[in-house]
Amino acid sequence: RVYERILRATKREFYEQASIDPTVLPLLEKADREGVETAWHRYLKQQPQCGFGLLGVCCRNCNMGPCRIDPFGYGPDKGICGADADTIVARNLMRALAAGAAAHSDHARDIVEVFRGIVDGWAKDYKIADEQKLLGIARALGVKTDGKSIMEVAKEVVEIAEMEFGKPDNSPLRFLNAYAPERRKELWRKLGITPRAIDREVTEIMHRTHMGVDADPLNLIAQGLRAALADGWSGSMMATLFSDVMFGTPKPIKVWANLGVLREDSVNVMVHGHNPLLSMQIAEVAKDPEMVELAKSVGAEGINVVGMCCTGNEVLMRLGIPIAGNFLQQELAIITGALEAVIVDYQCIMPALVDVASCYHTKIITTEPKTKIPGAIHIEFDKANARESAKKILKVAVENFKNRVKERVFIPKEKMEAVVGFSVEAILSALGGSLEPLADALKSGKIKGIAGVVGCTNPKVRHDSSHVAITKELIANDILVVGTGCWAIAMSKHGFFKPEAAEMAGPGLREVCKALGIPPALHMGSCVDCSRMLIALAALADHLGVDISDLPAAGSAPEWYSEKAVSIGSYFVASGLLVHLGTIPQVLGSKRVVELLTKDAESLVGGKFFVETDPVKAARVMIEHIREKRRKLGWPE
Ligand code: CUV
Ligand code: SF4
Repeated sequence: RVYERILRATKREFYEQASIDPTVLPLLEKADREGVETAWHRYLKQQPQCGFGLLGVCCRNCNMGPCRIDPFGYGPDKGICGADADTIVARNLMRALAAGAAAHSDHARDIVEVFRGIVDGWAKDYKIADEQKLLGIARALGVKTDGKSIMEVAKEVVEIAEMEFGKPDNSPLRFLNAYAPERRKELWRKLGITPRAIDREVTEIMHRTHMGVDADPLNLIAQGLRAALADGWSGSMMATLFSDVMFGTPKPIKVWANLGVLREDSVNVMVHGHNPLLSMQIAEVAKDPEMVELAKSVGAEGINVVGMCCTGNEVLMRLGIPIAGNFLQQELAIITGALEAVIVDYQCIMPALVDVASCYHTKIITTEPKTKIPGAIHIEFDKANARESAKKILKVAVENFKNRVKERVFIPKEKMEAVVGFSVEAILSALGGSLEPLADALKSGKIKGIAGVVGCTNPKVRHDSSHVAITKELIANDILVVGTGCWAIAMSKHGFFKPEAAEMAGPGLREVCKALGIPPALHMGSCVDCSRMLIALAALADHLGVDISDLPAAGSAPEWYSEKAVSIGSYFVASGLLVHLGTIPQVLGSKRVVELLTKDAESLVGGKFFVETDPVKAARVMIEHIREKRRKLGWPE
């Protein structure tokens, strides 16, 4: 039906349906006039998408195949090896989860490597910016700090961090052990899903999904949860913790969001990807007098660094660098004709950027050995000479300013003010230093519950619409919403992060927000910063003397697309949360897998998934879930 509607639509109707963000329509029309394609165009060309793939029943795990199962029961019900739909769907989903956990954790590895560089002295352009944070981590890990210099503490901590990836014994991951609540750890131990080493859990999924190893959907999913826990409570968590140590723990800061942050008079440079190691340096060197001088010499007023996706969130929260948009706007930023360069690290970078850029003067610069795109300029970022290396990369952008074609520039005027940067520390300080006020507000029912909303945008959903609708519904029902990633960028753009947004909240939440001067939805950071939510949930559960699964809380990924979101959703489920998915995962070909994820999981780990493409209905399910948790705690509904 959706397909028919799309076919019948005129181009303009299709473009209007693409997004609720006012910057999108004019730029899609500009793309059209200039013969440029975007993800929306390519999404249309992919229709109808492969039914076997959508259901998850296509297997390419060996060269007897590919095999596919007939979902209607007329054709084959087994692959050549005998794997049935349940096995194939579970294996496929676990491989997606493994890729997501690997992505987050490999990002952490790069952060930890540079942290090691600080200890060993080669990472001279990085420093320990937040000593308190480091001391806190050391204490949590049981590292003695008394009488030691900060570098001595750092050395011991980094040794533990490095071992998280591949420690050879069967003991629990050290960061998970340090930060997860006792009851959770006990439960995971009983279920046999305590993660031992990050790389090992990911590798074990690759092993188990090889032909002829694990065929049991439950056993496969259990290993998936284990790898997801390794990601959430160690990989992603280390990425967050050490980024805070090196770049500072985010505090509330006023920023601007949406494509209107691009400037006609300046060199516009977009940092895109996920890791802050390079983007922080780019943002810093853009202020260097030498670079500003260079920009002036080519006729620009200065250098305007803007962010995209999560590396954008990293520099947004820490430096107030404006954010140009979320995932589906990456091509649009180039189509403005005003972008001198896109400097990328990794993850969520569409290879299409190179094709789009070829129609404009924009240069796409890849910087990581593990991320190369044919047609892009590759300048490897040297972390041992970070500042000089960042300058070299930035110079390419500045020198490109003269190639901008003024007549082809269209910068949408829309930009929105937002207050971002709500790390756990910042939330605690807004609460006056303790969890007590939040716990009281929850108990009394002023705040009914907490929802974590995260994740991407996806052309299968009208861009930003589900993010906005679900958040509106939740806050109107006195549920405090916290979140990360492209959800957080959507909220920044649509005005939910202005303190005045408290007006959209229900009476109880509104009162609390006004008293504290905070918005009813809080930007907690990038995707790896979902680990901040784990820490907050653990602290709240401990404070109340309950398990995480008892809390009036729920999670949602309304417009997710990425394999990383599979891992995030899974570690929240394994940590005891109800998690909503707003785009349909490729699992419907197996009734058994669907049951495991949406029913059986709850009796095992206290959390489960539910799938609902209608955001308002989804919010209602989350609200009902929160009500029930309140009932069980004996709190007023
Ligand atoms: Ni990971 S949230 S598209 S950039 S993973 Fe990328 Fe953050 Fe989704 Fe957005
Ligand atoms: Fe086919 Fe089995 Fe090989 Fe998959 S693993 S491609 S189902 S034979």
